[in-house]
Amino acid sequence: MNLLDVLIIPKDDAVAFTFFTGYMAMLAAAIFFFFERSRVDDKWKTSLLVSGLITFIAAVHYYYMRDYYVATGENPTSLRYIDWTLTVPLMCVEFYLLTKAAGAKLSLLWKLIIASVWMLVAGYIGEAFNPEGGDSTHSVLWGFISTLGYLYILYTAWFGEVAQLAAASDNEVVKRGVRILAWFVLVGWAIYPIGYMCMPGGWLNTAFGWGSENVDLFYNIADAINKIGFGLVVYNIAITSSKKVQTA
Ligand SMILES: *C/C=C(C)/C=C/C=C(C)/C=C/C1=C(C)CCCC1(C)C
Repeated sequence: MNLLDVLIIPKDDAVAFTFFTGYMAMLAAAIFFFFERSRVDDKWKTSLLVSGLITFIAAVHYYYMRDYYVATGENPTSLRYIDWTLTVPLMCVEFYLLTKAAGAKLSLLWKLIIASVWMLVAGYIGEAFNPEGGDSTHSVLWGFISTLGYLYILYTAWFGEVAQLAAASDNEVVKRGVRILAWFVLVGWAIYPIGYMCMPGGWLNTAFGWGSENVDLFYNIADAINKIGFGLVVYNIAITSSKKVQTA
């Protein structure tokens, strides 16, 4: 392989393009959240720090993933799952911080973290050990196991503890914000299983011939929506309910 292959963006490669723009967008978002921290009330500073960490951790992984992808043309599965194993639990922390004022306990945070690690470990086994040759038994089984973790988080955000605590919150902005985040989990997170099913032997791979490069295309689009979008919702909650900003 030529060194230049690593440094140039192939003009006809949409996946490589999303790796490069994804990297830049995550980095810009992280800088934004870190700087805006100083504008919100103290009680919101941790939430914005976490938004910044999520996008910063993603930016670092995108930096390595785009090189890996451009150099090999393969899905950077391990880097992808290391990124998610750090950032998805941090998104659970966001839910916990938002509902803490309404009485959320640490046990809620642990339940969400365990469910997300369950979801991701099963997804990793499904992807990393997917057999060559198009037999989907392995990926369907582990995809199903993974989905149980996803459904648990979805249920908690819409009907379970997170939803109930947000409903009990006396802050209208938090109420509305948590509802929007629940929509992210329902719609934005549902993009990931679509990417997963583009793996060799996956349902979308066999039904529509969607190649495995689409795994990363869907993951990159979903990451941008979910990590930056999620962070902006949290940012909006923090800034609209900060006294500092209202009186300025
Ligand atoms: C920042 C990264 C995020 C929000 C990643 C979320 C990932 C998922 C919701 C992944 C879900 C999956 C399934 C529900 C089944 C198939 C395997 C996965 C891991 C792609």
